[in-house]
Amino acid sequence: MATQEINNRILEFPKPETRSDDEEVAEWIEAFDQVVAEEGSGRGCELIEALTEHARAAGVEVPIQLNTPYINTIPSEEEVPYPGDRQLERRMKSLTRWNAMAMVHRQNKKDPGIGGHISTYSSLATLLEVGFNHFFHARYGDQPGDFVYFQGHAAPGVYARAYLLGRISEEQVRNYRHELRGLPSLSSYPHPWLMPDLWRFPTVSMGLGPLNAIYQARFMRYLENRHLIPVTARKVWAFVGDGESDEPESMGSLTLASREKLDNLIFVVNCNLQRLDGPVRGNGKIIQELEAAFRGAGWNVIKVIWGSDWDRLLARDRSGLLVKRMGDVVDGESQTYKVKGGAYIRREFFGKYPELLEMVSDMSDDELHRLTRGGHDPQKVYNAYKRAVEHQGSPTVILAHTVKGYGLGSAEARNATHQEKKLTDQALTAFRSRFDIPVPEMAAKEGRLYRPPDDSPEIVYAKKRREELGGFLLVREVPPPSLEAPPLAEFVDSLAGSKGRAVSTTMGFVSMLRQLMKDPKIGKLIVPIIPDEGRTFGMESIIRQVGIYASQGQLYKPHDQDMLLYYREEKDGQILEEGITEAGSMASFTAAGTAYSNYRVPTIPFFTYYSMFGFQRIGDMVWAFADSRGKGFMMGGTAGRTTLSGEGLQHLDGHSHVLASVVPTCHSYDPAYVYEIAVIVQDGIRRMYQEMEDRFYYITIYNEDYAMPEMPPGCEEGILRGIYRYRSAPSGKATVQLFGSGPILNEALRAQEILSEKYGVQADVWSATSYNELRRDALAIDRWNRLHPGESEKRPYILTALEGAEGPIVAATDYMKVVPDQLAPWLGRRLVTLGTDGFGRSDNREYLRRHFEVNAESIAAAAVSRLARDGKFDMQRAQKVFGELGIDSEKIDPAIV
Ligand SMILES: Cc1ncc(C[n+]2csc(CCOP(=O)(O)OP(=O)(O)O)c2C)c(N)n1
Ligand SMILES: [Mg+2]
Repeated sequence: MATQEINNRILEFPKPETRSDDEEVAEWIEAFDQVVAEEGSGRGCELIEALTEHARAAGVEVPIQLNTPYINTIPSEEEVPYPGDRQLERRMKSLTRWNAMAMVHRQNKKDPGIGGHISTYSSLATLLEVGFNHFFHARYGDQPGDFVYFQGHAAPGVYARAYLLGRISEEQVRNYRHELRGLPSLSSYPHPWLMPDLWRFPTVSMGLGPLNAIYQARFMRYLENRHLIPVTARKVWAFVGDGESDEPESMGSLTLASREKLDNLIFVVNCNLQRLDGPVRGNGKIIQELEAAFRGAGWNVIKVIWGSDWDRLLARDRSGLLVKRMGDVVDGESQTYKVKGGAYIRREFFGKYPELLEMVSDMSDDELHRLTRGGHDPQKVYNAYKRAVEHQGSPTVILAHTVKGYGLGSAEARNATHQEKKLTDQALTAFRSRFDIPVPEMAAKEGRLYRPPDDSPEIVYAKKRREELGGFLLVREVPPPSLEAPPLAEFVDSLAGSKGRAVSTTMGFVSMLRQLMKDPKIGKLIVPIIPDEGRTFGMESIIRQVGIYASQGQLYKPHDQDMLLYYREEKDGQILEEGITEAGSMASFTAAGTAYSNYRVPTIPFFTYYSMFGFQRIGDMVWAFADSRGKGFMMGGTAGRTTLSGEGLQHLDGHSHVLASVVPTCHSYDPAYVYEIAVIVQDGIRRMYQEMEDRFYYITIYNEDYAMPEMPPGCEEGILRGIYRYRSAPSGKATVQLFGSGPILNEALRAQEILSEKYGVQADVWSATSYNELRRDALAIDRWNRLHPGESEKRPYILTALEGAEGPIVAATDYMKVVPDQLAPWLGRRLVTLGTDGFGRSDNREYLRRHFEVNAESIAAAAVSRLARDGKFDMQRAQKVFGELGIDSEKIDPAIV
């Protein structure tokens, strides 16, 4: 249909004047027209295609044309009439506009600088109103309804409408951006963390909404194909700013959507031609640019550029000059037209050609100024949405031409419009009259809210529309827990150790995952997500076991089909093999980690990736995941700045644990042994999916092989809380404590032997699984102590755990020193940290650990050095220890080279 439509439009499109006197061209066109007239547009299309192909074969470079003329994709004669009550809908829209503006205006009068946006929603109002009244379903039978990703800073408009319908209270509106006063309030932007029963998707960080929407639509298909949810007509709508389209995240995954034929996905780009500072493409045309990009990526593109009042003019445009003029004008100029008004438009736009001037001679300047843009015309918007919803086989983007600050009078379409927070008295009065708001003038100046009585026709109408679409759209619900975490005993293979066989924690984790996926109750809910690193992590066996999700199945015979571990793709495959995109994988992780609410299916995602390319690359997405109350496990593979050997500076991760620590709901662990991972994962599933805690996990896994011990009895609590004594001093009471994390625990164990055998120093060794958990616990206890000076002091877990353990503490990690340093406030001068600050190098583990001073020798020497400073070890002897252990005391600091 789409191609045919375009072709129809091209046929109707008047021939360019420059060619009319070229006889040869005219003859070709005439012949072509004749074929189309006699044999139909399909034949016309075939002819053009054949000609193009022939020309290319003959070496003629035929330019690829991705743009259509700068007019609406849907010709007016193909439109269906508007099904709603235009007048009542307009009334609702006006009231919404008023309250959205008033909400921001009054709050800024009361609390200068509190912020808010009034111009984005004013450009978006019609686009949302038509959706709310006719398209956005709140449910499909017993299934959840459509998912709508709103432009974040259009939130005041979304709130205002919900207020009119009684979904949110007047008190909440009055406390817009006043969240900390113990009163019902509204958050600045869509934040499920702050308003968990209203918002589903945090969108205000530009680019994350569109990217997450694409993967949401894809994940919906995944759940359908895996029979975890029924097939419905549910859609994902993403409202995107035209400025926002500059973000690589917005445009980076467009081809995934078309490749996966996501006709459940609709983007609406609010093309008000402006971003924050000024025009999006002052010297170009953003709508045309986006059309080419989306069409090139295989999307169905619907342009909604001109309102119905232009149809009459376009019908008069016999020469094609009007369409040509529309196409020639750059966006910066269009913006100026809006600001300068009708006389200017007449002179500068129509005045370019006498024919155009003549065309509008019967219109006043005011009428010219009021000519609408498509995105403000419900008739045009409705038809575009209808086509989008009915379209099959590919995602749709609607490029809607709008005016930023529409209706704000002198603030309309100005470069500074985005930052407008308050209106002048004059502008308020004008706004009030233009939209006919029954608020007395004095009250209007204060920004008084206005809600008509519940039985007023517009409210009755709007509520009825919503009822027919299933109720309020702005609802986020969390069903009661439906799964039970498997008991720890089911992780028996992971707890039993490797019986002396050298394996890595990554291998241990992969076999744990394989086992979990076999669990009859939760196995099918596990969603392994990998950005093209499955082989790096030894996941071939999982690929064979559960298959890679491929919406079309496997259309080819894999060359390794006769091998046991062949590359298996299945329509109901369980693994999301995302290709090389951490951002895309994180978007899948977000869809899967919030499915417990969005689809009422508690999928448990395990996103396993190169730890270096996680938090630092896609940290903002992780932040939004936490805001979304996402659950699941981020598994940072090939972890550690000295454990991943050979790869060098860009790959060696010594700081993801620092970055993970900044996310409030992220619980990060750096385990040394497989049984520790089992304890963390088991408890994680229990807490997230059984106790329904809003949290997620970051666990580093390494590729160093060593024998995995059996779990010692009674260490579960310590593992989860962050530390436990793994091995006591070999003989007698320890005078030094050694903390180790990840594979560096083995270095601490070797240091324990060196200290005992060579220097007669006894040390206990502790596995520090999470400094972050220990710190959070200690901070909470400190705070309690501070707030309750009259009560007896509580002790943080780190101090309770260390009770009776004496002497200095040497904490060694494959991460930066700041990770153990988090405990400095409680351990004071006892704490000596060894970590991997500085850029990584390409070498093997032995050299890397020596370079970063985290090997056993450095740990032992650090202990001796501190004992000497404490007067517990001979100073001269201590200096010699460095030489004996092969450490050059004058070596340059690895943190700065
Ligand atoms: C990642 C990110 N960078 C910057 C901002 C600040 N910001 C908020 S709105 C905005 C302009 C948005 O322009 P556009 O996408 O065209 O939306 P409009 O308001 O014009 O509808 C900017 C830069 C942000 N929210 N997120
Ligand atoms: Mg914009």
